[in-house]
Amino acid sequence: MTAKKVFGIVLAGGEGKRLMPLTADRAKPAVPFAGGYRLVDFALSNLVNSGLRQVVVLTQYKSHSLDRHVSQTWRLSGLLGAYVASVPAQQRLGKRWFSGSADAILQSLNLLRDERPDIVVVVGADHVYRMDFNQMVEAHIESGAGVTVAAIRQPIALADQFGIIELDPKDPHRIAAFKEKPKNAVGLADSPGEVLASMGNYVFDAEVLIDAVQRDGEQPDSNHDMGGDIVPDFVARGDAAVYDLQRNQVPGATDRDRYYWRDVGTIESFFDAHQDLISALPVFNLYNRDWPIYSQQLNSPPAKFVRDGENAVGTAIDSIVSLGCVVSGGHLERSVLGPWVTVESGAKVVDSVVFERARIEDRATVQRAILDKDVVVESGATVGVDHDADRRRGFTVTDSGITVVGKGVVVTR
Ligand code: ADQ
Repeated sequence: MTAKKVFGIVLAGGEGKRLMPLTADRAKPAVPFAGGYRLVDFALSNLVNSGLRQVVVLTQYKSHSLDRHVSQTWRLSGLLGAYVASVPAQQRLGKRWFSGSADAILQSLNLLRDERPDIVVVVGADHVYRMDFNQMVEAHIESGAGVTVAAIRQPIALADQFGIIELDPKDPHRIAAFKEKPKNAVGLADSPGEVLASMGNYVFDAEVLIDAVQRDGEQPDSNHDMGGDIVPDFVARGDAAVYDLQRNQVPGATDRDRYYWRDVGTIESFFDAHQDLISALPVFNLYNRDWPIYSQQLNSPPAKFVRDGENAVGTAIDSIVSLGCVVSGGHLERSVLGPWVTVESGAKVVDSVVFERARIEDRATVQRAILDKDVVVESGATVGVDHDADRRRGFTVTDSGITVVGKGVVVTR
């Protein structure tokens, strides 16, 4: 660990419109993932496992469930001044909300002034990955640049969702050009089907960050966005370095998941990221005890699989089943259940993600679907079997045919 004092900022104020209806009632970082986790747990676990002990989560949009999760789950010992604190928008600079991620930092500079860190690690809150930020901080100090941007190769088809980095051929650690979500990206010289994408994670010298967001705050034509405004400004001045996730060595990571990173900003990517978890040799391994992903500790009984009164056997294959679930004569395949879900006699749940406390009643079928918290699929009803019927009932059906049922909906036959 570097001798420098490192402070963590998690940007968690975005709306997450593309995850609707899962974000109708909660901020994107609070969306449940992999059963009992919330998306923000990945960023926070990475920061805490990297040795950071002072971390703030900047929230604003529908932040109640996120604030509650952070305050109940992320209780570091108060000794040595350790904390993970959720900080809602406070309108300290006037009667306005955060207008962008850089403005969120500008409005929170009091936190930096209180702690006086040397280095600030700024990360997004809605990605699934493992990363040792300590290694990135070391690389940042070595590079001497004002900002270091974490990067990973992504398919060129996704270029318009990310900040795209072009490297300086004379110095492959320097960023020569940065385009936020370009329409016509050019592929990498050694791999034309890929681009180098910003992961939305940055390391700054604290003074440099303070200066940058203050200057940005004075620009009337800026969107006050880290990726759209702050990073390009550093690049234009030749003061931005890149840190490729490929250089990062996380303890216990397998070859399969060492270079894993998923932006789970859309229903499709959220669904796919769940599929990455469930096989016997998962693409992303939750069972790495050397780099744990922490979450709330539920005071709940273990999951249970039983025969029901009609002697139907409760089974699950290639699935993750959380605490408190009861699979009584139902069958699960390639699915992920959050806590306290029940699957009754003859019911089938296939290729699906089911949030907390949903109830799949007898003979119901759920297929290629995401069910939000407290959904009830009544006896014999189906979800994901007839997409026209799903749309008529007001459910979201994506282009690739994933049906999403919002919180608390009762699905009838
Ligand atoms: P996006 O994720 O599209 O791209 P943005 O919507 O700004 O950028 O979200 C980044 C993070 O900031 C998220 O965690 C979000 O919750 C948070 N955020 C957004 N608006 C905020 C606000 N007003 N207040 C507080 N927090 C806010 C970014 C980068 C790209 C990069 C991708 C990687 O801009 O360059 O490639 O992340 O996914």
